[in-house]
Amino acid sequence: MANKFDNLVDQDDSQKQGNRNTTTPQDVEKETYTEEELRDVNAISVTIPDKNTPIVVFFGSPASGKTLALMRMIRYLESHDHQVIPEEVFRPKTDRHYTRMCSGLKDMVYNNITPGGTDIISFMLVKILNPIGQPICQILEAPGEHYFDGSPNLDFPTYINAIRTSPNRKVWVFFVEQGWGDDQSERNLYAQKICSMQGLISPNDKVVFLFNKADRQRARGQYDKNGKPRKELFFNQIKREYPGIFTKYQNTGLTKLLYGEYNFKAICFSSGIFNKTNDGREVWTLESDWYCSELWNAIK
Ligand SMILES: Nc1nc2c(ncn2[C@@H]2O[C@H](COP(=O)(O)OP(=O)(O)OP(=O)(O)O)[C@@H](O)[C@H]2O)c(=O)[nH]1
Ligand SMILES: [Mg+2]
Repeated sequence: MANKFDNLVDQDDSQKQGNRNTTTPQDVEKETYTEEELRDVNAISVTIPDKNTPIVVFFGSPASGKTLALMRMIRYLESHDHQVIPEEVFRPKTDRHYTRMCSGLKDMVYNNITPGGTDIISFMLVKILNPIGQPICQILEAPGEHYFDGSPNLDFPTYINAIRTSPNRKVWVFFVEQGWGDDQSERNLYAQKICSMQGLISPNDKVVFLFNKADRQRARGQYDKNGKPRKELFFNQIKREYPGIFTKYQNTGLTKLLYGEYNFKAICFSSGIFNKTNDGREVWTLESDWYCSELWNAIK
């Protein structure tokens, strides 16, 4: 199972290995995981040491843009005097794969070549500290297959269950993209998966809908004359394409009068513009900070 962290071997590792060319990614994984863990992500146990800082879960299908959104947010927050640090004890100390992910995070964030899909065992927790060093939130970054693998199977892996049932306050950020997937039937299945998670989470948890890759709708007249996405157009389209995902958060009666029709935040987001090179890499040009400030305000 090759993955993007394999070239991020730390110095100690490369000295121990001597000639790096003789060590394959498979060897590295074997050193890190038991056979059982390699076969089964449910066998990887997690620890959430900080129970007081809210957890933000980026929930999205494969390639929905979770990793790039996290990278973009890290760049934004670090340029606004926040600190972003991986939660090193989230996975066991013996887990060298995770150690490498943590030490390689910033290289990935500040690289203008995109990292590619998140490997199936590469889930991590990062902590955001404000300019005076107080923790604001922890963000879970995980592979989309663990949220939606294209099937109607409604199970979630152990570590997602551990996060869902932890006492931390939580914000669930549901990634949805207009026009995503092969057809409407695929979007229906993903909508079902979102609804099944909504049925499991605590009523105290907060919910944000992130209309991702909004930039792709720029040419379709979904932006206003100031260059900002017209959220109501996105909202109506997403409501049609992902049936039922807003239903649980509909206000009624007095609450509706006081707080409006829905009890969630929705934002349009774009991490950037992506161009493929002839040799198959993907170059990332950052989109405006405006999208990040929208998401950060929604999370806070
Ligand atoms: N146009 C556009 N494309 C995007 C945006 N964000 C991501 N993409 C594209 O979507 C691809 C997948 O993005 P990732 O962030 O790796 O997706 P992911 O949800 O982490 O995927 P998995 O790790 O496989 O679950 C990128 O390589 C880009 O080509 C965006 O804001 N706008
Ligand atoms: Mg990813």
